[in-house]
Amino acid sequence: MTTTLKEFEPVFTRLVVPALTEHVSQYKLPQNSLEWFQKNLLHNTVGGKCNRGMTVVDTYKVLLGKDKLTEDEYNRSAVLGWCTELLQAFFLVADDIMDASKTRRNFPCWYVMPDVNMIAINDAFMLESSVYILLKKYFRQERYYVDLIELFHEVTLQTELGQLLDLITAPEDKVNLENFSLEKYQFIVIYKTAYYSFYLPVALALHMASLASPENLKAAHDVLIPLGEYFQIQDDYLDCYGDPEHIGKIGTDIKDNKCSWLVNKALQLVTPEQRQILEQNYGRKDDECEKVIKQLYRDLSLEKLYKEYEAEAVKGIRARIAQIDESNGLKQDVLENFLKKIAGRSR
Ligand code: GPP
Ligand code: MG
Ligand code: MG
Ligand code: MG
Repeated sequence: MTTTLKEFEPVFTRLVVPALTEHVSQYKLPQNSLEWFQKNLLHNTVGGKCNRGMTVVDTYKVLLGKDKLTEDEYNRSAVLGWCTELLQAFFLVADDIMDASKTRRNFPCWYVMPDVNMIAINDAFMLESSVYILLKKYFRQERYYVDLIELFHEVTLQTELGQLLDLITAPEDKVNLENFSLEKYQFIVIYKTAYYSFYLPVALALHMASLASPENLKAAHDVLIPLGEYFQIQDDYLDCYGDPEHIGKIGTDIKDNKCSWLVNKALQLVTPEQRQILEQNYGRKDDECEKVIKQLYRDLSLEKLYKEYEAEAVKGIRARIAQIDESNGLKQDVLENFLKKIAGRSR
């Protein structure tokens, strides 16, 4: 049995918020700053699917080969899961400002909330700092404490590199379709998404289970990075074709001039006339232009192309998982479970 939100979410209230509150309280700042921090934590960290966080717990359990974790094992792996959710909260608060998004998890983005605005930038930094407060409180005594810190630092840098390339490939007011390529696309998505969303949770569980040998980390990496690439292609597809109510956010990729999977595929298929349409309407902050692009995507049957890609991607990842050598303690099930969580997702 995999863990559920019903089990995982209470750990946030029981172990995460009190630890962070206690740590910050030592500085005896005025009460309103503490209350602001708590509101920031609540609005931005809770309310998502928690796939990344719960994967730390599920992976740890499979690696230990147990049917049930002890209370202590559950709590500690769940705290590490919440660290990944806090890192993600840090990224999302900042990403929504950079992408000029309006909604996230069916709520207004944090920077759009009354009185927040650019304080959200500082709030994002505080979400990042929270990761290290929790690591210190709950893991300082472990042999692998430094490994955890180094892992969070490296994955943060990798995500920032991906975000950098995502942003400079999508300049505002300077649409140049020559800038896009599937090669660049792959680099963007692996760095901005795959490392923190896929490699990180599994690598954390490997460290906790004392199975983080270079061989196991590499074997996991070589499946998780393609899995993360597939996940971000789903995200790009849903940005255009998902129901905003259902996915909890309103797509911005066309207006934001993003080097998305869809536009790259369109570029491979367009006639010279259609390319003109793309040139004239992509990346414009205009509802009509966005509609023209969506119609072009329909004319090119991109939805069908995506479904074909998806079926092939799942097959390819399954084949890679089947090749994993289980004799060093890494289990195929760890990766299969993660694949199952996201295959064919609609949100
Ligand atoms: C997802 O891109 C990538 C991130 C959330 C990483 C952000 C990294 C930073 C260093 C801030 P996206 O913009 O497609 O995500 P969404 O569709 O959820 O806005
Ligand atoms: Mg975004
Ligand atoms: Mg973005
Ligand atoms: Mg997106």
